[in-house]
Amino acid sequence: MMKSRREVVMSISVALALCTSGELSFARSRRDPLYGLDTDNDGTVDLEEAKKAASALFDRLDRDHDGTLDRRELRGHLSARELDDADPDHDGTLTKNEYLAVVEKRFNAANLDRDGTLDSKELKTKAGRALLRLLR
Ligand SMILES: [Ca+2]
Ligand SMILES: [Ca+2]
Ligand SMILES: [Ca+2]
Repeated sequence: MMKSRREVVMSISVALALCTSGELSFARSRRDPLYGLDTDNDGTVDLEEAKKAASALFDRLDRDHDGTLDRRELRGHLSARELDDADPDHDGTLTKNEYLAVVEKRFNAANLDRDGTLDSKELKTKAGRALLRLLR
């Protein structure tokens, strides 16, 4: 009787420990700059993964579904000046192609070692963080 009770207590503490560690790794992964971006799980973000995330964010931000993002829709992601720089025809909106062109530019700026991928260290740089603002 005593033994089985101890076993129950043991398995509860094991379950609790698993729970806690699971929560911790979840918290850690959300803080990880790669979180949700590294879809092939190779530890880096390549341009294709960045563009896929950027494209999904573009669709979410385009609240009026007119196929472009205006200054209001871009708030928190691109400043007015950055929008102007990214907007070659200066109509105050970005098409998805214009948006993805900014993504590619920032990706290349963040890719310090020119290996075609961004690791979490590169994503934590100023250019990396500017890129992340366009991805989620
Ligand atoms: Ca990857
Ligand atoms: Ca729009
Ligand atoms: Ca790199």
